[in-house]
This record gives sequence, structure tokens and C-alpha cells, in this order.
Amino acid sequence: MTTHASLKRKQRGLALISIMVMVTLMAILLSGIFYRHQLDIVRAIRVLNGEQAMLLALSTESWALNVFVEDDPDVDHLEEDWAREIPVLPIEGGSVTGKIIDLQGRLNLNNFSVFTSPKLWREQSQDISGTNLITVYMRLLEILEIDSDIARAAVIVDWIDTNSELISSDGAEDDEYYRSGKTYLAANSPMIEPAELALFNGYEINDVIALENFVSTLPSNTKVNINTANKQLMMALHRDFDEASADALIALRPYESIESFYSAADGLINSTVSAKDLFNGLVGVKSSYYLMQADVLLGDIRIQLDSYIERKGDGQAAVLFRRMQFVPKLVQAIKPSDVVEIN
Ligand SMILES: [Ca+2]
Ligand SMILES: [Ca+2]
Repeated sequence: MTTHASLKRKQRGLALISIMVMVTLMAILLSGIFYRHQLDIVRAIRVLNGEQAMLLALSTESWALNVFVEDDPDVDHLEEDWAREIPVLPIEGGSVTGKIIDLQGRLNLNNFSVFTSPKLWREQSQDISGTNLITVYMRLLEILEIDSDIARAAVIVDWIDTNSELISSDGAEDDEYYRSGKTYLAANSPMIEPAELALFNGYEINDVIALENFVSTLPSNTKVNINTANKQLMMALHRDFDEASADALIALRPYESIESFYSAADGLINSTVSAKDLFNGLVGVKSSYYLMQADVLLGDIRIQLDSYIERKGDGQAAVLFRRMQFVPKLVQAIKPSDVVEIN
């Protein structure tokens, strides 16, 4: 009996240990499942937020395209609906904001495709009182405190033109890039974005950053819209335009016709040549190319969308291309006070 009773106790003890081991294993297993489940939920929320944020950004783009349906295409200025920034719209778990920028308020670097060697020579040799694409660009560089050597223009021409002959001794084609140790050749096609300038012989990254808001790279030859160009570009239009005259010209906006701009400019130029002759072909009062920038914040997700828009003559507008990027919410702009010097 005694033996039988101790055997039973032993068996109970073993059963108890087995149950404890099983419970422990179950607990480990379940905690693993719950942990994975929680991860799945976090991932699912992220994906859902990401998709919703993308849809919100794209709906901001639809808003931008719609704005142009009602817009008067014959004149474009900063008092029109498209120029009104969307205030920060609160949405559940985040916010949306957006704005439209007129890209013809900037100097279009793809306009440099018009140059042949004689035309470049003519424009660069012109008296500084004159106004043409080269003098405007050179003055803009000066105003932005960037070295304004003519090579700055010549390398743009050679980058865009389809041949491999130098536009002038200041230009740069494949051989020049090869000789400067670059691992790429001239594109021989229109520029896609102003950041490309950083690849060009002679341009430093700081020059490109300084020029960023003053130049564009549009797919066709365009005029500068004097209703939207900023002060530095207005000053660059003529050597007689100082800060005060640019302010005066800006105060008279919007110009409903280019003639009204010419008469305002005539009063500020010490020249026998009329503003109409000086600026003909360079400036206008309407724009076809715009950039819509949207910023969507949803939970942990932040999306920035840049949509390049072309407005067609019939009131329709279309997206030429878009760039969407996910920005980690935790990334903050670096303030000078954050920078720690390491000696
Ligand atoms: Ca308009
Ligand atoms: Ca060339």
C-alpha cells in the first residue's frame, strides 16, 4: 500500500510539473503571439495611415487642378484663388496644408536652349544697360552674391544643347567633365530640376541652394511673370532697377496687361530704349507652370508631395510629374543651437 501511495504521489508530482511546464510554455507562446499581434496592429495602423495620408496628399493635388478651372488664363497674379495658401486643416489624427507656387515667377534655365554660339556672343557682349537672358541671369547671380562669370551661363547651354561642341570657350561638354574628374557626361537634354546645377562645372552646392527659389526648369520656353516674380528677380531685369524701384514695381501689382508694366518700368529706366523693346519676349503677365506643395501629417506618418502642374489653354490643368516623400515625424529641422562643435 505504502509503495502504491508513494507511487501515486510521485505521479501527481510529475503531473503537476508537467502542467506547470505546459502553463509556462503556453504563457511564453501566448505572449509571443500577443507581441506579434501588437506589432501587426502597429504595422496595420502605419500602413492605413500611410495610405490615408497619400490619398489626402493626392486630394490636395485635385484641389490644385480644380482651382485652375475657374481661373482667368490671360492674367495670373498673387491675388487670385490659386495663390491662396490652404490654411492648416485639422483632420482626425493629423493635419493637411498646401500651397501653389507660380514657377514662371522664376527664371527658366531651359530657356538657355535658344542659344547658338553667335547669339550667346551677342548677348554677353551687349552693353550692360541692355536686357536679355544673359544679362538678367548675370545680374541675378550678382544680387544673390554668387560669382557671375559668363561661364555660369555657357555651361548651362552646353548641358542642354544636343550637340557635343562647346558653345564658347567657357562652356563644358563631355571632355570638360571627363577632364574635371567627373563620372558623368553632359545631359544634352533639358534640365529636369534646378538641383541638376550642382553637377555643372563651376557650380558649388551653396550656389544651387542660393538659386533654388529663383530659377525653374520648365519643359518649354517661358516668360517671367512680372506679377509673381520676387524682388531679386525684378531687380535683375534691368541695371537701373534697385531695391526701391523693384518695391515700386511690386506695389503696382497686379498688372492686368504687359503694357501697364511697360509704362511703369519706363519711368524707372534711364534709357532711350523703351521698356517694351527692352523686355519684349522676356516678361509677361500670365503663367502655365505651377508647383503644388502639400504637407500631410497623420499619426506617425508625414508625407510631402510636390506636384508639377501645367495649365492648358482650355482651363484644364494636368500633373506633369510628382514627387512624394515620407518624412519621419521625429525628424526636426536642425537649429544652429543644436549643432555641437567637436574639436
Ligand atoms: Ca489667372
Ligand atoms: Ca554644346
